[in-house]
Amino acid sequence: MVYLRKKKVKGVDYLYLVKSTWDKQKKTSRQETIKYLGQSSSVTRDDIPAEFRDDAKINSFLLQNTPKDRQMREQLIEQLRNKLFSALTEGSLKDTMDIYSAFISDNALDQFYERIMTPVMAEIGYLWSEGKLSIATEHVASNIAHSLVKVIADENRKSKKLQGKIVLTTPVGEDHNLGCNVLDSFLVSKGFITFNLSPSTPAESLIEFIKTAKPDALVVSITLEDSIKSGQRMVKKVHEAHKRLPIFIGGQAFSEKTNFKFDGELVTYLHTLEQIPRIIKKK
Ligand code: B12
Repeated sequence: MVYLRKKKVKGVDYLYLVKSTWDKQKKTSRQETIKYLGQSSSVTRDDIPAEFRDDAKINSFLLQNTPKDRQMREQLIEQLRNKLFSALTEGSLKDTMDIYSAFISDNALDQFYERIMTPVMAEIGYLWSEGKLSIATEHVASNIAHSLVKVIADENRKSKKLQGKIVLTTPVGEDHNLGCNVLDSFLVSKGFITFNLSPSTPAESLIEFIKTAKPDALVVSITLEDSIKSGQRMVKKVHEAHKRLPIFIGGQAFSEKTNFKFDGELVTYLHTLEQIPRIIKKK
């Protein structure tokens, strides 16, 4: 296994490319410097020997440790997206998990969702709509993405102070629920308890569920513009039955137009994932 090691000398960080090998006799790992790379802030991908350049862990480390070099950060993000695209479309949960793990060791979860996974899913949808990717491949990719998000949610379940209880769903007719699952996993990582009823919950069932679960808020995710009306009807019915329950609506359906009336708060693309727990807590 190779990795980058940082050493501080007189306040300046220097990077070394290091190889770790297992010494069977001594039953311990041995570290050997492959290359001294120079001052951390000026190291670029080109400084890494070609055979290690595509290593996801090294790329992720560089991404985090040379933030001054924006162009390089973008290049590395692009590279991780390409890798995730291949892993998802080839149906490899293992590769998908490896890319996630490498990225997350030095970066935050919301960055993985916003900068890597969501754009890759958008690309998959675009290629499918252009007839350049089969519907079967698109389904495989979407199923692997769902599995990944489930693993992430389970991994991040925190037993820290309870931040609140949230119900999440999509309106009737809206089958897209990866967005809902991403929000679910992110909220769980921030200490919320979630009840994910997605996709496509009839308003009556939702109203009944809310009576027993007594959540602090309802999150509605809408992807198709065609589902907005159904979403408006659902939110109206829930609001009539549970007047004091804060309802947050968002998702891809509002990426172009946002002037829709809801009996709740429309949270648009101007907000990042990181801001959502705070917006919910404010209510
Ligand atoms: C996977 C997928 C599917 C899967 C869904 C599986 C599932 N269980 O989710 C399947 C194959 C079932 C499917 C079906 C269809 N799909 Co589809 N699908 C996609 C695809 C490729 C990815 C969607 C996704 O999961 N993205 C990743 C998630 C994480 O992103 P997200 O939902 O945007 O969520 C993020 C934010 O929006 C935000 N967010 C989400 N919800 C909320 C809520 C709140 C309150 C807040 C604050 C934030 C927030 O948080 C998330 C993280 O940042 C998209 C392509 C694309 N551009 O995304 C097409 C896409 C959405 N589908 C499309 C279409 C046309 C369809 C079908 C109509 C195709 C058909 N003819 O049958 C059907 C409709 C089914 C239905 N009735 O719902 C179009 C929609 C076009 C449009 N503008 O309306 C797209 C854009 C593809 C395309 N380029 O044409 N699809």
